[in-house]
Amino acid sequence: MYSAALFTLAAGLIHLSVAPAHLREYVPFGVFFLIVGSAQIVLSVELAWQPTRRLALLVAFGSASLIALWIVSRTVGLPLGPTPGQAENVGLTDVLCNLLEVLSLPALLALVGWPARRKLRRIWLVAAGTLPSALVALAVTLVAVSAAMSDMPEAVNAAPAVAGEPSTSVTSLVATPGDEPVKDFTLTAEATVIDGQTMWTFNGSVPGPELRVNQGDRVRVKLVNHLPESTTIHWHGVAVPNSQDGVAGATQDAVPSGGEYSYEFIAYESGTFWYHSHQQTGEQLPRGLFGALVVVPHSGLAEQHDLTLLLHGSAGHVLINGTGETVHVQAVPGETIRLRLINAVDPGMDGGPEAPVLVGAPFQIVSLDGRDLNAPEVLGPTRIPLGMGQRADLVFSMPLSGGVRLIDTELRGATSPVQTLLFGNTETHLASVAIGDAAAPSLDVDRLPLFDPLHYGAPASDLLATVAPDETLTLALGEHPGIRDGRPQLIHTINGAASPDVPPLVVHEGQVIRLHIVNQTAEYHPMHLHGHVLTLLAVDGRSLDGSPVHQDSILVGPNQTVDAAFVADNPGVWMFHCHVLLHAEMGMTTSVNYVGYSTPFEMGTRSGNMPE
Ligand SMILES: [Cu+2]
Repeated sequence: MYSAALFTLAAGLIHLSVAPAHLREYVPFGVFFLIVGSAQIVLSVELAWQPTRRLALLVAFGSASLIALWIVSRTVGLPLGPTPGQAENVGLTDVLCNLLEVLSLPALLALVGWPARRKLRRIWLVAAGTLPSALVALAVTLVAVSAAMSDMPEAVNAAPAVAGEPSTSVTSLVATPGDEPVKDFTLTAEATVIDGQTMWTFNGSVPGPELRVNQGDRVRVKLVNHLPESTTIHWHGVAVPNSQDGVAGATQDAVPSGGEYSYEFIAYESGTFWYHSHQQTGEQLPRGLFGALVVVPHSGLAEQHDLTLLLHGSAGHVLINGTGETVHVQAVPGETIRLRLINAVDPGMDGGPEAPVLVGAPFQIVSLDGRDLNAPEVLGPTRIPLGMGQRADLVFSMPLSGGVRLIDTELRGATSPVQTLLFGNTETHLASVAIGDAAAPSLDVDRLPLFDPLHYGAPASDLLATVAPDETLTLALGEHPGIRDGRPQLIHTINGAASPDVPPLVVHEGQVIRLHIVNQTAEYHPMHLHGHVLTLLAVDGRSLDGSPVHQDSILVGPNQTVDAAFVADNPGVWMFHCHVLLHAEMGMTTSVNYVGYSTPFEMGTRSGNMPE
């Protein structure tokens, strides 16, 4: 009797907790959940107070009807509501609520079948018998209600216009008109079957086509969306005008299925960049919506061979330029070769970087994230850690004898103390590129030293390394288990909060902002700031003593502290997030908002803009 009452009470509480969301979506459904929830609570009290066979039968019939209704709504769909005839998604909250109703049925039916009067049992026996049900009901209610409360937000504006305060809409921040040479591209997002697998592609290939332009070109890209879902394109590392940044819900509405959208920006900076979807990034990027963007400098390139190597796939299953096989490159002894390495590998929960090694020829790392380093020294075999989103350009001369090989390795972070204990920081080597026909010397690549950007190249004057910042902002990167978007997960936080609740970093145009990033996790976090260049200042308190390092994505290692600075010279609303797709989805996302600017776009279920 008490079990039946407890399960019914818990189901009633869960129904009440989801009523407000349903009221906002479709009033009749909201009213239905209010009535059902209240009825279950009243009947559960009645059951515990004055149980009768008739009452038990009534509650059992009600619960069975609700279960049947739920099954219909999740399979063929209800004939009414906001989307009639469409099956709704199965969620944690509704599964748990139905579980409680299912559990209540045998108890209720037992009540129906029992003799009407039974001798009262001892109180402690009743308590002991009811305890398991009480615990189950309590736990399930807590999880289900918190899942319902933490559902995807309906509408969030990253930088709303405030009544009475003048603000410029980000939509007005477009490329300045001019007569630069125009480079036109069309990128068609479409489903394409590659090696028997349906991928989401730009122009039918993964990666999408390399966009190669000259420094100073006006770049125009028409996005045509033939996918079943909405999408966008973000120009990773390029300081575009804010409205062209391609972030769904911050700088534009996601381009709907069947829609088109045009991006335009001037490629002021030369270097190695890339592009990718910024709508449901965690899903759309791994499905194939990305490609390389190369901006050739005014001065041209000194190297005879210029090769982009886009690393993608997932940790342990890395592909290079679309293949998991060894990539073969022809090269003539003595010729100079530039390798543009782009890391688009989805690292999984630990966020570990790829760490490619060049074997067979001494080389220089001439740029990081597309920005040249000053007087880069020649290096022997060295592993170059590249966090998700980061790039490195390597230059070497093809040796007179012997081949050169680029071998990808990985650094792994830990996702839990148990994992550290079991696996340590395990490393594997994976995809590779063979340059020239001859074999490269074989080395134990896992034992090679790691490249350290703190001590490489020669110092040069750098404004941000010397000027006092107008503002220093501390960002503590953390994680804790919890329920988010209706699911239990490892919530990733910035200063204790997860998106969309992380307060934005508010800056004034022209300010020098210093970031003090403290990683309180055992994972790697490549922190990516849109639209700006970050100057790396220090890691774990140790300052740079080599070349200045300018990056748009800064790798913050396990429990590391990194200091970086940027000039607020590109107004708008700019995403600032960890580029590990899971971490961004789980909350490690905020934005840099310029005072005086606002966005008309919103994220959430109402607009369908889901940037992460
Ligand atoms: Cu991260």
